[in-house]
Parts: sequence; C-alpha cells; structure tokens
Amino acid sequence: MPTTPTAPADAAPTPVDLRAVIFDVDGTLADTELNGHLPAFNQAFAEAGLGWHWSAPEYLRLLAIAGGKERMIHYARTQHPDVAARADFAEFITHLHQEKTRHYAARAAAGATPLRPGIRRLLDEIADAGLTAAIATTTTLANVHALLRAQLGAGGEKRFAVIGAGDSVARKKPAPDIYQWVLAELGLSSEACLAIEDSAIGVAAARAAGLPVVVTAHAGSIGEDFSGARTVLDGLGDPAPSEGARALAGTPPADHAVTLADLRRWHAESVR
Ligand code: XBP
Ligand code: MG
Repeated sequence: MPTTPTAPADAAPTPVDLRAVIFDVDGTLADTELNGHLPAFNQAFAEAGLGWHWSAPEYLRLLAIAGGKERMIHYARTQHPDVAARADFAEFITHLHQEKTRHYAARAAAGATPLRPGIRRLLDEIADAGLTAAIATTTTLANVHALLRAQLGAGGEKRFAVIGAGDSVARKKPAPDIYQWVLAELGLSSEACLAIEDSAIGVAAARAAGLPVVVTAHAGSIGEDFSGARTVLDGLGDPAPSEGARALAGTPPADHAVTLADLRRWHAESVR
C-alpha cells in the first residue's frame, strides 16, 4: 500500500506550513477585561470626579467597541453629552485614558491578570518547535508590556517576535489593520499563520486579514458570533492541573488540552 511521503525533518517549510501563531491579548493571553481594564477605568473615573461607574455587565456590552479611548468617547456621547460637549473633550479623554492605563499597568504588575491556562505551555511548545509567536491587540502597548513582564518575567516580551498594539494602526478591530501590520512585520503571508482570539470583533479582524482563527472563548464572550473560526473552544486547557479544553463548535483537540499539534492540524485544515 503506497505510503504518504513525509517531508524530511530539515525540509524547508512549504508555503502553507504553519510558521507563526498570532495571539490576541485581552481575553486570550489573560482574563484582563474584568480583572484589569474595568477596575482601572472605574478608578480613573472616580479620580476625575466624573461620577461614572461601569458595572461588569455594562462593561461587557461596551466591549463591542474596540479601544479604551473609543469606548469612553462612545459612552460620553451616548450617556453624558454634557461631557462630550466640553471644548477640551479630546484632551480630556486622552488624559483620562493615560490615567486608566497607569492604573491597569499597576494592577497587571501586582499580578491581577494571570495568563489563561495553557498559554505558558503553548508558548514553550511554539518556541521548542522553532515557530514564531506574535501579538495583535487593540490594547495600549504599555499594557502589553506590563502584563508580559508580570507574568513571563523581565524578558517576557522577547517571547514574541512582533507585538502589534493599540494606536500603531489607524483602524482597530474588527478592521484587519493590526493583523496586516503584524503580518508585514513578520514578513509572512496569512496562510503561513494562525490567529488565536476570544471575541467576535477579533475573529472578524483576523478573518478580514485572511488568517485562520481558533477561538478560546470565556464567560464574557461565549455566545458571540464566531463565524469563520476553524474551531471554538472554552480555553486551551492544561494537562496539569487537569483543566480540559472543550470544543463549543468545530473539532476538539486530540487530547485533553490544546497542543501545537492541534494548532498545526486546524491550520492545515484551514489552508488546504
Ligand atoms: C481588547 C480591547 C482593548 C481593551 C482596553 O483588546 O478592546 O481596548 O479593552 O485597552 P484585544 P485600552 O484586541 O487584546 O482583545 O484601554 O488600552 O484600549
Ligand atoms: Mg480579545
């Protein structure tokens, strides 16, 4: 019986071999929204004497708007037009966001936003296999640095070959800009990469950039429209302590927790 020829181990990667995994940050690398961003927003609002306070359900609704500045502008315009009418509104929001970012970074540095199960292990598997890890996020670059330093140590950022964040592009998710920026920096085609996302607007951005996408949903995003994703999981899972990864749509991982082999398989299924 003819056997399928397997490429010798040192064979050059083919155009569709998986070369890089591009991670979203908020909700994917770590549960940062309710543990980090929301309390930071509310602290900045209180210090500014605004009388604004976002509850968790309200904040989860506001996440449909990508970007902290954009979210506050939307909230002011729809809920507090008197504030939106201020002559210095743009500077006011910029300053409020800088204060919010300072509070977020302090919370991240204090360990309030741990990595989701399986992230550390998967980063090791990606590095051991000689593949590349990168980041494509809407959040501010300073927040990414604070999170990675707190959770991965001083050289944490170096685990990612490219970090695309916040205002490095004109349009935020669901526009594809941040993913296109990261692909250009990596010098790779979308077919050679796989994105990992947690939200509908994140999946839309990655798909618009032509990327195959795997979703790791969480309590705040389960039920969103993940059309176009290869598979939707409730997390990556970890062998120890035993935390399985359940498929909510699409194909499950081969075993208990998601491995690089699973990512390669979902990528291959997406690009063939
Ligand atoms: C999610 C976002 C971010 C954060 C707030 O980013 O929409 O705006 O909620 O961060 P991701 P900033 O793409 O990683 O899911 O206040 O820094 O914008
Ligand atoms: Mg996200």
